[in-house]
Amino acid sequence: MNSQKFKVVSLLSDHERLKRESNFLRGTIVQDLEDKLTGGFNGDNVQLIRFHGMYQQDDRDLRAERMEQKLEPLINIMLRCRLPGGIITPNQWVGIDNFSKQHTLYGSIRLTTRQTFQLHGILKPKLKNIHKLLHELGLDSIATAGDVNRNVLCTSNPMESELHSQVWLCAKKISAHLLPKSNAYAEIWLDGKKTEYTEQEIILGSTYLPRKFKISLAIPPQNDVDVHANDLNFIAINNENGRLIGFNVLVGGGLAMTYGDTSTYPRKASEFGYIIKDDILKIVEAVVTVQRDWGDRVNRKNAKTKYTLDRVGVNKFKKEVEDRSGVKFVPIVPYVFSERGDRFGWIKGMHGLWHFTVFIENGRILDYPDKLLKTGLAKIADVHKGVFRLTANQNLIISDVREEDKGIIEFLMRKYGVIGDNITLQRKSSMACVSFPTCPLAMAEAERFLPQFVTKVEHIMLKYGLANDSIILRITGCPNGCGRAMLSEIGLVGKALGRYNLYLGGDYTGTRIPRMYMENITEDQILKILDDTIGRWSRERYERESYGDYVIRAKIIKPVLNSVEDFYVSD
Ligand code: SRM
Ligand code: SF4
Repeated sequence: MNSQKFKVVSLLSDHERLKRESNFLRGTIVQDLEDKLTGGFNGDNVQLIRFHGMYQQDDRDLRAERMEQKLEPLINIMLRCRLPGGIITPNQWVGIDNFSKQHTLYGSIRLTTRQTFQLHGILKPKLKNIHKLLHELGLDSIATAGDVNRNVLCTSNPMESELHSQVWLCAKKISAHLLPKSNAYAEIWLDGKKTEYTEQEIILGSTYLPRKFKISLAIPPQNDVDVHANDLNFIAINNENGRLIGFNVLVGGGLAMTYGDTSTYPRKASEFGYIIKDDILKIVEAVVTVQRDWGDRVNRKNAKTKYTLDRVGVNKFKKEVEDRSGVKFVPIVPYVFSERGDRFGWIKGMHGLWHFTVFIENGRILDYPDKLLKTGLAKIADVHKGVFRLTANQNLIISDVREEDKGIIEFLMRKYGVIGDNITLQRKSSMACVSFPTCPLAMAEAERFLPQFVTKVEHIMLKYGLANDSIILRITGCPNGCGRAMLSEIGLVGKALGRYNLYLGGDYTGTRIPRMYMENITEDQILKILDDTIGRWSRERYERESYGDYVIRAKIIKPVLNSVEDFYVSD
């Protein structure tokens, strides 16, 4: 009996041990902060700091050079803020901007695909400073990484602001409800009072979740948050007066896969049914705890909700959620997604307020030789009386601008080159993950490759008279899929330096997973395929038919209907 018990325990992944032994996420982080011999953290702490919103990294461009000089890699920390629904005040922006300028190796702010920002290149001695600053600004980085619920996404659509503010409040509530209750963050980073083993993680459990967990709230017709990339999704349904009445619930989306392991695959979320808005937290808690209890804690590759659903069956999972929440799903209320990206430029919303969406290529906010993007945004923050909204497409909305303040905002945007007039629709529909030099998992370039690659795709579009069209194009540096290529019409997934797998056949609105068209090919090979297929699309497409739908109809690629069954079936 005992030996059997021992066997079961030892099968669990090492992450389970380290969470269990972490004393509610404390580990020995405090001691490591005092360790001046290394710029990094040791042992389990490298994983544990993730639960506090940080990743240990080094600059991969400098690795070889430093090795030659017999130096430790230039270890530094990337911090990811928690920002449910992506809303940040000008005062908060100014604080973050100053810190990034003064205390990070790269001096940039990076907007992410999950509506928040990352600061790359913080050295260990400055870590407490950033956490204290975030705290003073009313922000934190708790649970933006690790086996917990991550930053909660919410459609960043200022047009329907009445509905938006109701849905955004739900996003905020969910984020707060699912935070770890451990006092470790305050204790370690804010010199908070120590607690003696009194904590209880009632929802997350003492070993937290089996794997990361992601939630989105979408307001149709916008699918800007890419619901099918998330474990749990709420699609807002409103009444005829535009008031929020409830949500359709979708469970089990996720995009990552591992090369050579067909037990991993990108998967769309399954529709569970409709609930009234007051039941949202009950459903959140039930889905999270079912995944907590049923998720695979042995094999981390199969630990996400999408695999739990496919292992136990959608109906069984759904029934358990109903039993635990006491809420019965009713049939899905019809909804349509017809939009995906952000609405650039000025838009007038409710209460006479204006919103300007700024295109930020790759989400990287930095001063460039031809435009002082970072300085310009800081100057705008100095005078802006509304808020900023970060979008899930790595862009930024200067939001809630009064009519009389439009002039100064526009003046500053023009002065510092924050507005670009000649940005094509194609560029605005293209996105890449961070990848090199900071991401330790990168196999190919993404963020640094995208701008010039898009220029070449723009030439193809122009050649075929498609300047007013666009294709959802996404690049990710490895199959983890942070740039959400697995929900694009053209997806490049990094295989090795200069080589990508090309995926085609996703749809414009992000409801179909693309399929691999060709493996391990170079930029030239990809451009040849795109020239051919985009040319055919321009000649043969039905009115308003998207590229993704065309390549399916023209039988250039077979659609992925059910990932678990046919994602790896070759065409
Ligand atoms: Fe991601 C790991 C960056 C959104 C799937 N992701 C990483 C790490 C932390 C690498 C690491 O583990 O050391 C990357 C840090 C790079 C760097 O230097 O900044 C990284 N992920 C990002 C960001 C910054 C990409 C971006 O360009 O914006 C996004 C930050 C989101 C945030 O603010 O919370 C980001 N990551 C995503 C998404 C898209 C989404 O959530 O909408 C996905 C695919 C959706 C999904 O989860 O299925 C995604 N990231 C992953 C995975 C694969 C997880 C899995 O299911 O296996 C990893 C690797 C892992 O967790 O083991 C990963
Ligand atoms: Fe890094 Fe891969 Fe994510 Fe890109 S997709 S940021 S390369 S983990």
